[in-house]
Amino acid sequence: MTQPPFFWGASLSAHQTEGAVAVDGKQPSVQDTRQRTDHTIADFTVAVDHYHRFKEDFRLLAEMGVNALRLSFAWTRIMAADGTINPKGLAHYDDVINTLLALNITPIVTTYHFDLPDALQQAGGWHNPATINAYRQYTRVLFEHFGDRVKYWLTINEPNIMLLADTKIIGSHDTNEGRYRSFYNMMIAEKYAIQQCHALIPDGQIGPVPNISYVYPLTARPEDVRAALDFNAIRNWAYLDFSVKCQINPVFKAHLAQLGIDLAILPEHRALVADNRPDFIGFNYYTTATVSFPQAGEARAAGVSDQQSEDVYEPNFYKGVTNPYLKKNAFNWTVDPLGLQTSLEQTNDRYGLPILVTENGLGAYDELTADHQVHDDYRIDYLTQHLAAIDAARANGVPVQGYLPWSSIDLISVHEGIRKRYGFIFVDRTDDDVKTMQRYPKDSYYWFKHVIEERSHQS
Ligand code: BGP
Repeated sequence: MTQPPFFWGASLSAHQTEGAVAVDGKQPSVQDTRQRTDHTIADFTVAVDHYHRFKEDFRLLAEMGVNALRLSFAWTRIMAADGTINPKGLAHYDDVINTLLALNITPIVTTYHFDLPDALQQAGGWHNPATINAYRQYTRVLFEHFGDRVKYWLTINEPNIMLLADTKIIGSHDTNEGRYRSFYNMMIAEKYAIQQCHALIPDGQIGPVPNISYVYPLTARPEDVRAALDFNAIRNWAYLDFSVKCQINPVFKAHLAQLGIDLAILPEHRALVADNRPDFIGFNYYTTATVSFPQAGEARAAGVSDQQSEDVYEPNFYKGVTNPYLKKNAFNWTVDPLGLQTSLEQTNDRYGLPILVTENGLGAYDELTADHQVHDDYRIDYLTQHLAAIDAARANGVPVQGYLPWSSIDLISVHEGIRKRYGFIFVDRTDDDVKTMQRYPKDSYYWFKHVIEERSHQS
């Protein structure tokens, strides 16, 4: 297979941008039915109206200089829960893909980004093996229909975050047993997607897309080091071990055994798991985590919200703590560029596959000035430092093949509405008011344009 160019891109997902939630035959997803108790969104049915404005958005991104865009398809536009295909959904994404290709932007498509069809969730969601079959059917349609034009595919966005933060993302309160049943079913579904992609798109490539946050021990106390090993296995490696090494991570398996859960690859899935490996790893990175070993009776960290890395706790195993050496952003997420280099190098040591950095970015309160500018120097600092970390990892031999920051345009944050902005392009709306929806490039847009211009001839 020929080596692709380095992808200088950006990233987005369907449910956070498109809106048009009941247009052209789209069915409800769990994002449409989810109760948002911690933030209100004026008319989530509109999001940032990307469904209707994608051509304008892509033109701006082309002018920024990207040669790739990571986007997701909404499962609920393409297929109803009973398997009926919606031609209007396919036609919409035909237009999306053809527009990107005409602009010389390579589409990198996530098959499913947090927006499970609600009808499947009502029938048990990922607990129910029927969801594996539904996903298999859906992805087959994608590969058959778009495979002539889309050569880069990502399977399931961040299954690890879906399971660790399930009340926020899929709206269910799960038990450990249920959580790890869902883990298994998602991992099997992913294997079918890899198998079908390779069978139907001979020159296609497909990879998993977990969120990787390397886990540090708070101290050199051996129990703290064990706690970090444990949480690294549960949070990061269990997923990639299944995808790439085709095994259940042994530390993870032992951890589950202590919780009374016996997780094993079923005999009927052994060949599927072993024979279908990804071509690359999609790698989403925002932060690192730090843990200590909780003493008997010690409670979880107080005063943290469930989006912070401190919000992890398993009695007798690990407890999330604040890293005293690192700063936090305005939304209390720990900022750690060196942690990106470490996470990349650890991932490369373990798996040795090409890596695309498919998400990385800074959520911030941006302000539009009276003359329609956004001076987001804090975002430029963040991205500059993280790009330097990628360069350092590459210099140390990690085959990073693309940088696609989150996010291309402002979109609705999964946890915190649009007040938390990530985009290179400002969208004129607030949580309370959909306003004009006009697009305005931020200072970071011009910064990234310059970076791409300077560097695209090098790599
Ligand atoms: C990742 C998701 C994205 C995006 C990002 C930022 O986990 O893949 O969809 O939302 O995190 O998270 P948030 O929106 O909560 O700030």
